[in-house]
Amino acid sequence: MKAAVLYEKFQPLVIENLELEGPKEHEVLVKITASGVCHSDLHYMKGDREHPMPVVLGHEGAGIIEEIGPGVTYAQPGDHVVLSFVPTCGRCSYCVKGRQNLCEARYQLRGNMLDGTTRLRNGSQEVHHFNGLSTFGEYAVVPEDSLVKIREDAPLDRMALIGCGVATGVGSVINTAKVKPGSSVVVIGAGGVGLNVIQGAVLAGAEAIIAVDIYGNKLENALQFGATHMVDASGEDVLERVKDITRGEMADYAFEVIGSTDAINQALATTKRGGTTVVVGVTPTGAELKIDPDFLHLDRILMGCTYGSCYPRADMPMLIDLYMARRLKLDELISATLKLEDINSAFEALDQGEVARAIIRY
Ligand code: COD
Ligand code: ZN
Repeated sequence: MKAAVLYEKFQPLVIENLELEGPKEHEVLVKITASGVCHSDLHYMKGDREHPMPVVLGHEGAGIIEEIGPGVTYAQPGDHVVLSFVPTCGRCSYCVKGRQNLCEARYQLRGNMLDGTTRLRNGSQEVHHFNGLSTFGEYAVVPEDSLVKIREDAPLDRMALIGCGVATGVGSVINTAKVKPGSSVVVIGAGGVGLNVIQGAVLAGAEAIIAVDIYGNKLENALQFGATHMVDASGEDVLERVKDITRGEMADYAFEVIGSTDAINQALATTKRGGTTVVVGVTPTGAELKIDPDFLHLDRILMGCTYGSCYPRADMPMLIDLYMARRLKLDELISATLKLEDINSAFEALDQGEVARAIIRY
């Protein structure tokens, strides 16, 4: 099958014909219909984060089950699925206490399947999986526990976005921060995930939703997704603008959706006394955060967040129902649809701030 391989950081992805071994116990073969191009993949290409290589990246995908391995009971060939980049085993202490996004299985993957081996190879060379998914290929072998079955009338290309950007962004508002109606919300970084933080804030009934970005096109997008104010961080004083908009109080909630320590500090500074700052982005390995402890002393809450604190099998079907009921925007997120061969240009466009979300359609 055709797949995009990352051999080394700072190098473009290479389209290769890889061998994909069939599914083993509790695994399935999925025909990928579409994959989103997310900044998290780009972090590995740019060396911000480390991963065993070579690797087929891609963690935002949807598709149709082609074949099931021994012992699989959750899904059948023909089922439509969104892929979760965290497998949820249902048995570890995190899963049984409702913290499925932190499932132990996630930490067993380490670039392989759950049994510690890979199904991908290029001739004699082993190729690694990414988060148990590797959606930048025509097919993927994934753990049964990474599957989320979805309704069949939902368009499978757009469903890819549910698997990361939507679940992460909307979830950070609804599950992690539990934003209250009438709140003021600052969102720093109005990209593919940030736009979903914005639409999560709309769903939660926020009153003021202040989008902060350095590109005008991103801010225009933010308005379309329900932001009430936009702040251009490349030219405006972010703290002053948030102060004005919130009548001097600063915001009830601020979300950092870039992955930068400066932006985390900016998010803290835009949060009012007693408010909540949520860090959605992951900073480069080795980064250190320096904060003024006074910020925390004044009853502020600083929260981390992974995968929107979601339970994929409960939250993703719910998000899809909202989309089908026109209460959630997905079509507007997609600013480019490309073939796998053009994946490097999709990453360049993401890096240059030109797209909200590009998707690869197979
Ligand atoms: N001030 C304001 N906005 C900025 C600045 C700045 N200094 N610098 C960049 N931005 C804007 C960009 O213009 C862009 O619009 C936005 O920030 C970032 O958006 P994208 O589309 O490039 O990135 P996303 O939305 O695909 O990913 C953002 C994450 C924060 C999720 C990602 O970078 C990350 O840290 N991922 C790891 C965390 C995670 O949850 N991973 C799991 C799968 S995503
Ligand atoms: Zn992602």
